[in-house]
Amino acid sequence: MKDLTPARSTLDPIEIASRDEISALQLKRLKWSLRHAYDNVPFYKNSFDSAGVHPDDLHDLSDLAKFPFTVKTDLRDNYPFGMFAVPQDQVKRIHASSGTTGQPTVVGYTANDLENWGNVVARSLRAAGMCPGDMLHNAYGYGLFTGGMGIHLGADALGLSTVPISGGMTPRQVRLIEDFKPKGITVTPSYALSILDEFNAQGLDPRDCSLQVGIFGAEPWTNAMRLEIEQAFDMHAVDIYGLSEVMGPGVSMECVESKDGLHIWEDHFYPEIINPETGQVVADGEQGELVFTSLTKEAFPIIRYRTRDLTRLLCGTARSMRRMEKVTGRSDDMIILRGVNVFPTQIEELLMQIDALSPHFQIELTRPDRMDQMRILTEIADAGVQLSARSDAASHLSALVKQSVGISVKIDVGDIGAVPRSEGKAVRILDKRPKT
Ligand code: DLL
Repeated sequence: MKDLTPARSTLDPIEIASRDEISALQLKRLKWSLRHAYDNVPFYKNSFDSAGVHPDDLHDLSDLAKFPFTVKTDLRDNYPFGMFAVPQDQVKRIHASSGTTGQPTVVGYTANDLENWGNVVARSLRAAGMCPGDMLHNAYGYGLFTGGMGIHLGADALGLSTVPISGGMTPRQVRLIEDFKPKGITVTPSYALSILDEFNAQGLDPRDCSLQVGIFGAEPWTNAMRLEIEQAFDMHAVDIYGLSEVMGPGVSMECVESKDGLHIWEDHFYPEIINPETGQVVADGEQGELVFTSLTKEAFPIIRYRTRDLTRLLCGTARSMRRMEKVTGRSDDMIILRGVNVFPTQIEELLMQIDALSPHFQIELTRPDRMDQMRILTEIADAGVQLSARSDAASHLSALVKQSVGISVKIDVGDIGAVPRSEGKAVRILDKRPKT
């Protein structure tokens, strides 16, 4: 793999500023953001007033802990535009979450917000090793989802030539990668695996293709998956994180030269980690739930938003801004099976250890005879895997899960294609247990 480290001279000065400079900027912007939310969004006025705090009470960054949290239901309760802080004619773009679990959450951006978003995504793409003039194959979905258009905004700001292919039509994805020869690809890691399968199905060696870096996010993925993809494509694989409520892709980004977690663009997004049970802020280095406060957003300021993503904050390395450890799961995705907590990423990590199995998987939860059961559906890695090797692989995986997670699971190893594919975020868990 080529060294794609960006030249230091190309970075935004704030990326390598001193911690004091970053904190001073954060404090100034945080004061503005709290005031802006309080003055312009009735929800924030009510929630601050009920908690007995006022924007003027913030003297220090740590004072933020006095302010109340915002949660997803607050956004849903204010559907569609109740959380917007500017008149509608200043809202230049609207995105929304898919809303598979209820009311969609709607977010908006002013012209300045779009410019800031473009800049943080440009910074992220540069951190991945993309340079002005490089070609990017953008396979995140375009539409209300922030992935496609958010990346596109940053690609324009950085000066890339972008192929806005969006998700789906996998044979065409391969065709265009072969014909156009992009340097980078932006896509969910699970859909990257489908593209990989398609290369193999067409008899093409993905290691021979032009791609030098894959920028993967929008769903959890493991370092084991990173190795698998890096080897399969002979390219770097880096992690990009974000969420629509806070902006979209580009809230934090892993640097290609270090691959040691994601630097949070702290000049726009202020992170805290809290104990999800007590709501108390925990020290850097401790695991907990990630909470974000926007520092510059005009249309949709967000104060202490509980992301449900579990991670920890670490000091800066390749950049001065703090890192967050790779998100291995959301509290919503944590399966509690007979008293044991399990995240799908733990299964992914174990699955990767078995050569005869493909990395595609889905977890099904059922409750026969009032006992929770987990079934893992996966597939053979290639058509040449014999029946006996299949059952050996299933026993091997079941033993690994028993040993490292501590639960008994049923494993089904199907033919290639047995696990339903998604063209965006993978659906990892099918919960068929009766709702109690
Ligand atoms: O997924 C934004 C995005 C698009 C990020 C493209 C990266 C690339 P939402 O649809 O609002 O926004 O979903 C946000 O997805 O709270 C996490 O649970 C999860 N997520 C996003 N990026 C990562 C990542 C976009 N790199 C939710 N690792 C977040 C793990 C991620 N989970």
